[in-house]
Amino acid sequence: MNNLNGRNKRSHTKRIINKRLLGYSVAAGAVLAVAPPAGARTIITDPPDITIDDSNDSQYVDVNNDGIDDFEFSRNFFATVFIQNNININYNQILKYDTQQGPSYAYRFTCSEIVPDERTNSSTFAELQRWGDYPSGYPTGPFVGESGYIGVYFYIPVGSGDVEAGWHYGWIEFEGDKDGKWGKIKRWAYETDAERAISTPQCAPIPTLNQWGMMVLMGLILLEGGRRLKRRKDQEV
Ligand SMILES: [Ca+2]
Ligand SMILES: [Ca+2]
Repeated sequence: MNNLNGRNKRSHTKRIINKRLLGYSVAAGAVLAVAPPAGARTIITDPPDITIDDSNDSQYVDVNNDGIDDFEFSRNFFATVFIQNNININYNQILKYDTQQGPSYAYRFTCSEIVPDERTNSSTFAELQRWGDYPSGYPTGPFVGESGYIGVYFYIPVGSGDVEAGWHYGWIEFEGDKDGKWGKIKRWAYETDAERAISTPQCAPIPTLNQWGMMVLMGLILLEGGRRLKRRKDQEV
């Protein structure tokens, strides 16, 4: 009786180990399977940071670097830092607006977030932050003392190379100061495929298996495979 219990326990433990090994090999497969879809590229432009300050000069962002400015950043006489589309060109929009603070404010995307490929909650003008002296006495807005990403979509009338004509999604990284007075445009990105949602940069690098870890893992999988083969042969005999 004791013997039987012991054997049952051993085979139970073995089942758990088998399950875990299966889990590991699925995880290893998932790591190997990660690859961007063919043809789609995210193009990131990272110039020296562009400061928006109290000079009231507008600064422009050309998201796809085709010589046509797509968005304008400025600080108005109410000391509000805002973004708007380049109204001379087309109907580019800020996507999406902050649903808690209202359509006057841009939503602040953080890392590893998808800028959705849908054009709801969008706006041609959005505030990023307001200086403390106006209107409420303290700095307000989603970018006060925060870094983040403004989701945008814009139109490329004529494609070139692997960049398709049509509506494109992108983001602009912006950092606001703690007083809501000034900010910095840090970098921007867009997808080469039209109508493709874009992700903001990853929050932290993905932990990668080093070569030794990978070899040990492969060894474990092979070892278990060998054991299973042997067991099947034993059963056949
Ligand atoms: Ca452009
Ligand atoms: Ca930069």
